Amino acid sequence: MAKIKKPGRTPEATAKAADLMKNTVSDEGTFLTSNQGVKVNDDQNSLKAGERGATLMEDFLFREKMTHFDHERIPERIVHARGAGAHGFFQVYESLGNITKAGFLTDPSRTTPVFVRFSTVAGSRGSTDLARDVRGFAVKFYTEEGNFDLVGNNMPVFFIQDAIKFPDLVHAVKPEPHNEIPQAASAHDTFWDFISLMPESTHMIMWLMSDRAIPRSYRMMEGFGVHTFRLVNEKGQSSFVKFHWKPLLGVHSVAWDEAQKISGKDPDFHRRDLWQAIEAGQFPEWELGLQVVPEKDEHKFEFDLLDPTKIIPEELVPVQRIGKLTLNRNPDNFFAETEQVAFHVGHVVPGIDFTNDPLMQGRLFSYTDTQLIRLGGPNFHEIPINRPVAPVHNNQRDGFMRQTINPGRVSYQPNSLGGGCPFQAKMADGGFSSYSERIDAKKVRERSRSFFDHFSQATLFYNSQSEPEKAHMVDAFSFELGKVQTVAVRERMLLTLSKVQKDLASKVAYKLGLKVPKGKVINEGIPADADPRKYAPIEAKPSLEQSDALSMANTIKGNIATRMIAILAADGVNESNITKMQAALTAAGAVTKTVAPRLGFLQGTQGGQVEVQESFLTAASVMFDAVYIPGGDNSVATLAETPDAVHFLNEAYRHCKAIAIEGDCEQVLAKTYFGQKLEINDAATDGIVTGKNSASIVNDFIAAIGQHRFWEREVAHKVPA
Ligand code: HDE
Repeated sequence: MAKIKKPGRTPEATAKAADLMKNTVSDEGTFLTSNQGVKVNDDQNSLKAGERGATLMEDFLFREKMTHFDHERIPERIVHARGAGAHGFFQVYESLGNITKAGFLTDPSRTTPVFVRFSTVAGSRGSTDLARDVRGFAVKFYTEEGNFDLVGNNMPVFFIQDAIKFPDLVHAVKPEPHNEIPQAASAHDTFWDFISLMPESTHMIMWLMSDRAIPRSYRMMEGFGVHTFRLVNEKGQSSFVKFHWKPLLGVHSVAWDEAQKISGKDPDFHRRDLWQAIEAGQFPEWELGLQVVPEKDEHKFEFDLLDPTKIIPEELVPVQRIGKLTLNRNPDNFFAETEQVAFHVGHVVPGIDFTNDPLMQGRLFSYTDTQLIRLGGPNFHEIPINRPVAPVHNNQRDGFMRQTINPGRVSYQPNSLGGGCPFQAKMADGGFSSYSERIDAKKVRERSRSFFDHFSQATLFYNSQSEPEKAHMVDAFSFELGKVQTVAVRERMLLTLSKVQKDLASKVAYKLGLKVPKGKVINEGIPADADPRKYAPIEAKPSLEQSDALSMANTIKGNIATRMIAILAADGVNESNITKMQAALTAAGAVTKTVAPRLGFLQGTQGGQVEVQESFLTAASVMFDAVYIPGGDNSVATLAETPDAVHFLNEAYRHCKAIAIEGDCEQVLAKTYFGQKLEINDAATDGIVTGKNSASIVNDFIAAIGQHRFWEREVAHKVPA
């Protein structure tokens, strides 16, 4: 049988295909039509029996429009419903051909198109971005060999060890079913009831109660594939791998009080931030990092590589940065792209394969299953955002909403009537072949004892945090458990915390007005006939005292690109102060906005005018990273007499942000809580920049913003705001 020549794919062809994939329709210069292409003459009035009469059923235009509208909504994702997406590309630095045959990881000349969707987990589609929650970090690589989805989170571990518990976890964290309260929050009884009975979740709740759960921006989050995956090279040799995304802007968070306020002032904070940065051409970037473990080292660690509640500490296996992801284009249409994108852990390409991590194994079933109901049938891969750039040829046919028109009568294999097409691909031609892992096992519903050290990495995480981060965790646990009404649940959690770190448990107990109970942690996540000893947690000591990579205090600092800076001003402001500060901040990539008692223009001291972008009604300090008050006696005096301006400053101070005040600032500082306590001379170290020397103010302010936050301030001067 003659084989037909298989076409090759150039990078240009890939880029073109990625573009075609979009199906974008421009309405520019067109007439309004029905879905059947009929031009519409009147889109204002329905067809009636007389001017004041009833609408007629005959009105096909009305009925078509209304029917389509009535069916506009599709089911939201059961988890990760709230999200924001962006297009971009990925490029590997050097070939990784020694460990994988995946084309996008071996050809440094290729740019692989990607679509990324960030999300929260628990809230509904319309919920706030700033909930305390895990963030989804899902990346679809449209590679020349097919789509690869890296469906990760911003935390490297998970709550449970076996996928069969996922529906229970999600039911526990979602709003309680009798009254659907609370929205997008884990601070309620059912969540902590479940967690307190499942000690395997202990490591994950350390991450969830840390500042990682309230990121400053999607652009400032790490991402993790969580499970141990496999890489397979041309020779068929496999290595284990953990995937990491490292943001080039560093990893940063907001304060919890700030997060709660942002949820009211701008619930779209993260979505807007991502959109605006891309629109401004300040493209978010991450490096892809790999921790590679040769197959022979599988059992070298004191934890099990298949256990998704464990990390491989970076001190044991360093993260190699092997390529870069850049997001450079916002979606054209939220629904068509961000809502309809369908990720799946099972979308892999030759060179990447699975392991037996029992959580990953369950996910391999769940994602396609959920898309069938969410996107209404088996043809969701034909939706433009889901289409691979690699050509698709198979014998799958029909189903709801089929788009492809397959000519001919052959839809089976093997066949002779279709010339044998489409052919199976040999491995040498890029055919996917599963890694032939040796298995010699009994069929059991069990868990390996190597999964039962639930506390040592939780302890490692807590001990690796800076003092302010630890204090935030104490507050987070106290907040969440304080919202729990059932005292027995609070007590069980205190017992669990005492196995992580006694100091943490006793500080939380103090805030809850309880004593830390003694005894063994209960594990109710065990089978009915199980020997409880087999399921008992192992209380081990961490092999490392601490890991620098776990604390955000050690992240990259100094870059102020995309940071939002508020310039507070009123009439009588020194406009040359503003011009100079704005120029320096903008040159460093930051974004400034003038905030004043009212919109319009302010009168400057030198006769100029300053445009106002926000008023104290439309803006709040929680929407900014830093605050600057330019000189000008009248402006400063007005701000000192404007309670909203004073509150703005107090709040920025409380949330540990950089503040610069130029000129005769005492007047406005004297009105703030912190100004009354502050030793101005020592203040520069605390992120407060004052004085009359313009050049040094600008430089000191930029350096202070680059520090992100001055968390120590919370201990030194806690102020109301
Ligand atoms: Fe998911 N998860 N998940 N998950 N997950 C979904 O798929 C599921 C898990 C993650 O932006 C769902 O299309 C099971 C870990 C992200 O569209 C669903 C288990 C990690 C997204 C599903 C897990 C994730 C999802 C809901 C336990 C990090 C959003 C809608 C075995 C590695 C993707 C959907 C997007 C979404 C199932 C655990 C990441 C129901 C059964 C661990 C980022 O299929």
